[in-house]
Amino acid sequence: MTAAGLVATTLGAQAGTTDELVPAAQAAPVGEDDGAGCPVPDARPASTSLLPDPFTKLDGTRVSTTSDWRCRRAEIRELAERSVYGQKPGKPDSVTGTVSRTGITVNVTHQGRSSSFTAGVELPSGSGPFPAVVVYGGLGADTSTIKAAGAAVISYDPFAVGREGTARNNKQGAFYSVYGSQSSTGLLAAWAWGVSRIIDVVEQSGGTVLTADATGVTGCSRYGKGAFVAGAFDQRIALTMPIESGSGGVGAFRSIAGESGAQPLSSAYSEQPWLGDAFGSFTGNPSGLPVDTHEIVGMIAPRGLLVMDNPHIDWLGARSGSVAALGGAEVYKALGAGGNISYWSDVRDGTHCAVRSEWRAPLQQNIQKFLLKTGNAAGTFRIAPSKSGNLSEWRNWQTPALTDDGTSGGTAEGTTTGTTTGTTTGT
Ligand code: MCU
Repeated sequence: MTAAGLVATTLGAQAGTTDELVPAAQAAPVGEDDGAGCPVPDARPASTSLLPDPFTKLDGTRVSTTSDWRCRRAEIRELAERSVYGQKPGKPDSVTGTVSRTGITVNVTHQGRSSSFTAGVELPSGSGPFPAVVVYGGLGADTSTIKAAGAAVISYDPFAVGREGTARNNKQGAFYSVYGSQSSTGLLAAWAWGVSRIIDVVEQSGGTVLTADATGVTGCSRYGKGAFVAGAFDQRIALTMPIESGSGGVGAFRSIAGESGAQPLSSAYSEQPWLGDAFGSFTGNPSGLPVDTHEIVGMIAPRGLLVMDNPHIDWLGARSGSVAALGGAEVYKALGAGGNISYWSDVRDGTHCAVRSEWRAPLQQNIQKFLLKTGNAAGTFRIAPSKSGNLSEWRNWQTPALTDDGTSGGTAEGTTTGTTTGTTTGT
């Protein structure tokens, strides 16, 4: 963690204490990482072929309150950086830029090294200011529904921040210009860092075009992997919507390894430097991973999450996506926010990254609930029967009901209890 990160955290913690009497639904907005001040022991949990228990801390004790969860989440974050994604640094020494009705510029300087990138902006009709959804790569995301629902689209080219097609020891793009081409951080974490810097600029812009307190993120396929990691690693993101993200995305690593036809972990690791260099030692031994993606889902809780998967292409590992969503939903339930997560793979069209009519209503409802704050629809699980994971086969831990002592991490609006519809298994 950077000194700037530490200062931000300390300030954040003080703000939290003075706001103690504010009800959760009106809690002050959190920063990028509200657990940055938590101590994380230099330990690693025992190897397990099942999904690790999200609620057991590295010191062996179990999480029982929402503030315990805040620091447990910090452990998960740290373990995920060390073993899966590589480090995502906090806010650089300087972030400046501009927000206009057509575009965003971002300039960063850290320890004497600078870089810049830009993103496009498309506004919905109306006068604004608008909440925005960062759309990675422009593939498969239903931007017309996003705008029709009343949110702006920030079109983000992640390759400007972390290029594909480079060797692991020669990574390129705005992130690596600052942190070095030999950085062991993978592209997904680098891309997530770029989204966080866009949010920094929006926050500093005075909120005349875009509102800073309501940002979503989405993308399909490799961009779905990216959207998932961005949402997990920045608690300012109110709504995360990965689409068909597959291996290296939402799919639980332990489950992917045994899912027929799913992209093998070694393939996801070597196809592009998406995952961090450290993941290389786990591709043949996922049981040794100190975390799995249900806990990355858990890092997003209690914030809005809509996971979309495609069950028609085995390579996309949708069964493992459902395992991770069901496992991560246990964290949402523990936080009393079971209604804030949705998983939807029951779709007709088999085309990868198709814009799908089935997802229009959930997309609109999630934007209303988490970005516009005009709705309160409960989350939905619609799992395709052909790719339905069974959580009970994957866990030996139970879900605690956490005592709310004021810090659950992230915005806690709309903590409705989810009605689960469709073909859900394994709760
Ligand atoms: C699902 O995301 C990836 C997949 O991991 C790759 O193996 C394949 O080459 O590309 C997919 C994708 O990004 O498609 C656009």
